[in-house]
Amino acid sequence: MSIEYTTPILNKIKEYDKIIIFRHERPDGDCTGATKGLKRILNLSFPGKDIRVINPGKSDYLAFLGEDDGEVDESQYRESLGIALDTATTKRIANKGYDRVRELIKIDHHIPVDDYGTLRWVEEERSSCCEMIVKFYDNHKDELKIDLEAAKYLYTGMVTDSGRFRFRSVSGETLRLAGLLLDVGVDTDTLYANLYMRDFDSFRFESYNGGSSFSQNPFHLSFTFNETVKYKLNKSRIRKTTTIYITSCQCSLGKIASTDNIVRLQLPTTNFSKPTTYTFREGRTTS
Ligand SMILES: [Mn+2]
Repeated sequence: MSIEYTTPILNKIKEYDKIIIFRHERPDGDCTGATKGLKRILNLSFPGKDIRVINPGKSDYLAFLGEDDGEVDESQYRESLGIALDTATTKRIANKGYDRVRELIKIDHHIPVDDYGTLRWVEEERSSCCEMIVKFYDNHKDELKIDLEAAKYLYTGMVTDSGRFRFRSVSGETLRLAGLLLDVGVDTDTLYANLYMRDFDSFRFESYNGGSSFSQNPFHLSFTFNETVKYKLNKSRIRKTTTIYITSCQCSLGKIASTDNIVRLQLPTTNFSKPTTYTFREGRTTS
């Protein structure tokens, strides 16, 4: 089914000596795994090509996957094929150099917003973009090569974007393609150890009891300057600790559910580096 999309993409890749791979801003496991996994597959399969993953920004919890590649000069952008992964709109592409490449391919599993790119492969039903990259490999495995490093990147994205294979987007094919990666030898123990690894400061922050620093309406949790220092609050810490638990809260809880005396709030991705007051809204807990 997807071969009608993946064949032209493979042919386009063959046409180019230089390829730059893009992802979305504020990287997660899927876009990081997909960019690095695709690069690794293409490096193994086409050793003569210059393939780079170039994007600003990083997420600390994905440090175990390694850094992106360094920047290249303008002329390389203009000679390159660009491949943007896991990104519905051009606005969200982290590296704005995407509009300077010679041609751009879009591979994504989000609801299509921008129809960017000269070639597009968008399947909303897919549980992750990494699943699509594994499908790309599987469709053309007579010509493409995979190894443990590529499998590790791609399995990471499949696991994280599917909520550890819990979400409804997980299909039989998702698990068959994940199985393909396990057959390559992915060590799930090490992977999960990395994904669940947290530093001591994030535990300290999570144990923080908001208590009297909550106001009622709108729902506020304020951090003083001392607290921002104590809990080392910054964007990366907040993103890592997306759920905080506050017990024995004295304020009116309004519509916020607290059946088990634990209030669950999803933190907004606001800049926490300045000590000020932040408004919280009710959100689902995240794993
Ligand atoms: Mn994704």
